[in-house]
Amino acid sequence: VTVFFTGLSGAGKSTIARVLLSKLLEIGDRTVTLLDGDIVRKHLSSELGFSRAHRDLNILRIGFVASEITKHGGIALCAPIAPYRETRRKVRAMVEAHGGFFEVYVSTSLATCEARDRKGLYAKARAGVIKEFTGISDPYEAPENAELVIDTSECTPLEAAQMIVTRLETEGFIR
Ligand code: ADX
Repeated sequence: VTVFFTGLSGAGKSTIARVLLSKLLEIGDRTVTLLDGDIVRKHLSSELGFSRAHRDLNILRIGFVASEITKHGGIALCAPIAPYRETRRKVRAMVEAHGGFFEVYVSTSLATCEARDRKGLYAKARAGVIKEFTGISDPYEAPENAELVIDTSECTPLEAAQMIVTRLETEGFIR
């Protein structure tokens, strides 16, 4: 199965994904691979920028790796922004050819993400230092049919990860 997080920068995708990773490793009957946005951009997509074409290429690479992991019986956790609906749909189709696709929309509002500004990027985007910044000067198309919607201003990362584990269990993706 692939768990695919999407949401704004600073929404909490990576934090939830890391907690989920350790929970799934505790359950322990499958390999679990985390494809975090920043990590993928460092190692797999280092030549790419943030144009629509480059973001799409980045997401399709993540989707391909996730589909291979899913095909071989592992669990892939993906945590990019993935701002475009059509591209997420393509990834879903790639993965569903081999197993389950569980989309988690981390819906934490722009106001909250910007107020947190953990990496200081929103301030730079507002100042125009960073161009094409998601939510400020670049689009984010919210999912309409995500398997789960989580707002991190309403729950802790641990609670969020537990919600996902429970759903993966009831839907038969993990024991
Ligand atoms: S995606 O759009 O291609 O899915 P991805 O998740 O890989 O984005 O990378 C997003 C991360 O890159 C952000 O969390 C942030 O740290 C950094 N970043 C740098 N420039 C931008 C930008 N213009 N828009 C969004 N994120 C950016």
